[in-house]
Amino acid sequence: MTTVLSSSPPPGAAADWTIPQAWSSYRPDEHAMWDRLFQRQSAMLPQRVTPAFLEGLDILRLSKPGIPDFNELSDRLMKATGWQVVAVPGLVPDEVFFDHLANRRFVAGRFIRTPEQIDYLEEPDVFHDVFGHVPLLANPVFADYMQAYGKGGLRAAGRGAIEKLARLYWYTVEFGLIRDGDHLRIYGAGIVSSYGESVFALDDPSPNRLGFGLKRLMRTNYKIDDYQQTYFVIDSLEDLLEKTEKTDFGPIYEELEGSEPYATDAVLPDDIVYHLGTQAYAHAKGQTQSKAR
Ligand code: HBI
Ligand code: FE
Repeated sequence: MTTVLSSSPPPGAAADWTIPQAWSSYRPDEHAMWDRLFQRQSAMLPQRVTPAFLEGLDILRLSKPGIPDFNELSDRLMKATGWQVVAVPGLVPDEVFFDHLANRRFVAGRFIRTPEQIDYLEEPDVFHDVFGHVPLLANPVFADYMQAYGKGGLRAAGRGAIEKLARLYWYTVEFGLIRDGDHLRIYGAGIVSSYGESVFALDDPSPNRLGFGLKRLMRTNYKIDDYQQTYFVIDSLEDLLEKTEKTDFGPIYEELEGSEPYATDAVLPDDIVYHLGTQAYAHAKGQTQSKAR
């Protein structure tokens, strides 16, 4: 998990860390970068992403050229599910992030990556945040899941359990896969906004693809700087919302307290295995080998 060291907002930001998007001050090359990324992703997504994502693109008119104006986007999103999109300078402290989500506000970076950063950048930019995250917020079930996550985050913060909850976010909202009959599709924003990972996550023999389990995810380490070694598969957005809403996380946090996390490539005896990864990609890069478990 990325932490933000400073706990007070930078100059120019409000107390809740929001800043004006200042849409009219984007340069033509910045709009052109959005269009380039948008075209590259939308060309390959129809066969790969969950239909709810494509519906969101349509409901929110995201195919309109140029970086979206957050006011216009928020109007459409508000009508669909009561969510808004607000601009922030970059990563914000966990509790600020959770508080926005709990109030159905999604925080998005206003800046866009440079051509040198086209395939990798550390802080979430407007393309990752808006193209990756916002379409599913037009889906009522996912919209409720994200709000529940924010509320859960505020509770977890009081119990020192943010790390466990952050793993749930990572393996669902950022890197989740979803079943579609006999096939898998992507829905996680980190995959959807990445050209390479949209292919890798579904088609490459390297990563594990395992069934979703709440406690399992909360106990699993993740990589922040490369493709995942394991993706977790949900049955449906409804199932994800139900399993998280109906479960009291308190006892899970207690049970996991002090337990050793699972490695990024672990496969356990009671995992549902959709695909047992070769881990060839990770091993070629010298990443962790399985520890015996
Ligand atoms: N800030 N802007 C921004 N975007 C995020 O996705 C984000 C954040 N701060 C904290 C955070 N994510 C995560 O660490 C939480 O999910 C735990
Ligand atoms: Fe993200």
